Amino acid sequence: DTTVYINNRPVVMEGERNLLELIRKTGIDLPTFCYQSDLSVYGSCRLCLVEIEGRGIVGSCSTPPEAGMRVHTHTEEIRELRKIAIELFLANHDSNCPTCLKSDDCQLQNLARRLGVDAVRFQSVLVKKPIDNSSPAIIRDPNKCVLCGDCARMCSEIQGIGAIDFAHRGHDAAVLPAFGKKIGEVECVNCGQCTIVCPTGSLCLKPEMEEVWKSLTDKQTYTVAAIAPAVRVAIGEIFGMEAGAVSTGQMLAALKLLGFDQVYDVSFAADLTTIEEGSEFLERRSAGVRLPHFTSCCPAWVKYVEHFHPHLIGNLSTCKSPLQMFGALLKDRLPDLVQIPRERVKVVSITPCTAKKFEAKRPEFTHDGIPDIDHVITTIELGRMIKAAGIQFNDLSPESFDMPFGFSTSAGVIFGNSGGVTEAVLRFTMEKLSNKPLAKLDFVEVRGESGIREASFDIGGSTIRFAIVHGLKNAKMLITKIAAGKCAYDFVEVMACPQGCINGGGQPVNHVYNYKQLRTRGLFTAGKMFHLHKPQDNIMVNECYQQYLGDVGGAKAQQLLHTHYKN
Ligand code: HC0
Ligand code: SF4
Repeated sequence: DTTVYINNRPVVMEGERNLLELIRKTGIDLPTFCYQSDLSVYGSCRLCLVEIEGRGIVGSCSTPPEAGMRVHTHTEEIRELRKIAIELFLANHDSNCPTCLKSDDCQLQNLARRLGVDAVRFQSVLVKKPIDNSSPAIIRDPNKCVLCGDCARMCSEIQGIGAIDFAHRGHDAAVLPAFGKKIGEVECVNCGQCTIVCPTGSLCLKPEMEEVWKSLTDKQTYTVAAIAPAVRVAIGEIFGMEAGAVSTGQMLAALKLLGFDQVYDVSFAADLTTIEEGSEFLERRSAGVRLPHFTSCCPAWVKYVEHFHPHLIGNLSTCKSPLQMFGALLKDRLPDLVQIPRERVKVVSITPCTAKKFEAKRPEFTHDGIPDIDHVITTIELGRMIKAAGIQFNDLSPESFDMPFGFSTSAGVIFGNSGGVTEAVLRFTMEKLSNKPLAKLDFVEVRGESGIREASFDIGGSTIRFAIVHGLKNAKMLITKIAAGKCAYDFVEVMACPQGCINGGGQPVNHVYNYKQLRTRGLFTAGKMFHLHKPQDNIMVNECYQQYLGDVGGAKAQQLLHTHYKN
């Protein structure tokens, strides 16, 4: 028999790992802070309590379902226990809710409302601790922590880092960066994944909206937006659309209404990156040096290599990330094109990524005190700015990117999916090596959800071996296997965030179980709407080489588009 009775209704078990999953299948969303299906079970928040006849009250997340169990999800006692739990959290919580950065998506607020908590019966014992503002990407407010440990498990189980963890016991228990240091002083790579799972305002991305408003309202400043690929399939979620809805046109209309002078597509720079990086890879391959070639476009991955695998720095591509290529190119080229002095041109990048805030501040990308990218805001921040301006996103008529830097091929757009960089590089290198037009555009072999994927392609009598990784713990596993001689590759793509940039730390929090798949599919759909699909066919990128950059990998390209990370 495989039947469990939930609130007296029969439910068939189908391999669910715990009662919470089985109950969710029946359409009941039990409250929880600490249960995340991608992470290990911790069972601390005591909100997902259920009563099992003959056994009493248990945590459903840590109880496996058994045939014949009779389970009740909202008895009077359970409802009261849940309310008490929430009230205890609130008594220990800095409840400055209207001004909290997570106010629009706080699980503590949501649950307090959902569970009918209308008063807190316990006296506050909160002793305020200082806010940790030391990171360029995230803010940590210990006064809002509910000790669910989701951040610590995300950082160690998915990213393999452990930059934050539990410390102390009993009343003093806290989740802290290692050795009592600040978050900006430990090996945090700024990926922001902990801010996605944090149910309250204890971990938030660091906003930069005020600086952008200033630039937009200053008449002397020419402000351009550089929009990363993955923003277009998530910004709509902030305005009630389903995950993965492609809302490029409305986003561009909103940016124009906000006052941006030009709106450009980072996918243009991604096409440029593919040409530079694909050429660099082919050179390394024929010389047999610095292989495997590791991608370098994910700033969290680059920082991870610097901290934990410095011997691999030389294997990273010398290409700057598309965003940083774009910043350097725009700051160099735009003043001539629009006849405005360089110091009055401000580049604002709009990205799904919190680590891009760190990347833009790296000394490699600042010249004479002026950064190539002036400000970095995430999808979440763009959504807030659109709301603050009162712009009715859903009613906007779509607009287009501006030329020439808004022109891209689908190869540049799919960069935002895990495997997208590899697929773009394949479209470029396979055609170059075979010297004839590609027979097929889609390299479905490199797509998929698995955290470590591999694919080989035979070309001109030799085989090129690719690996695609997302999540830094997976990267660590792959590096260990390569070092042990258990596998060998020519080209390895690494993105820190699970499934790539579509799930970056600056994307809106989405509680729909398959939101990552929907965004991935959305980005492929967005690509299909383009006319051109190979980076080498991007006519605007080619014109840029002819009129201005010179040769691929040449002196000007080296100066603007490449860098060297040092240990
Ligand atoms: Fe990504 Fe990128 S694809 S890292 O996720 O390579 O942020 O979207 O902009 O730079 O293009 C982020 C997204 C980018 C860069 C591109 C790459
Ligand atoms: Fe860990 Fe990423 Fe959070 Fe830093 S930003 S603490 S690396 S999960």
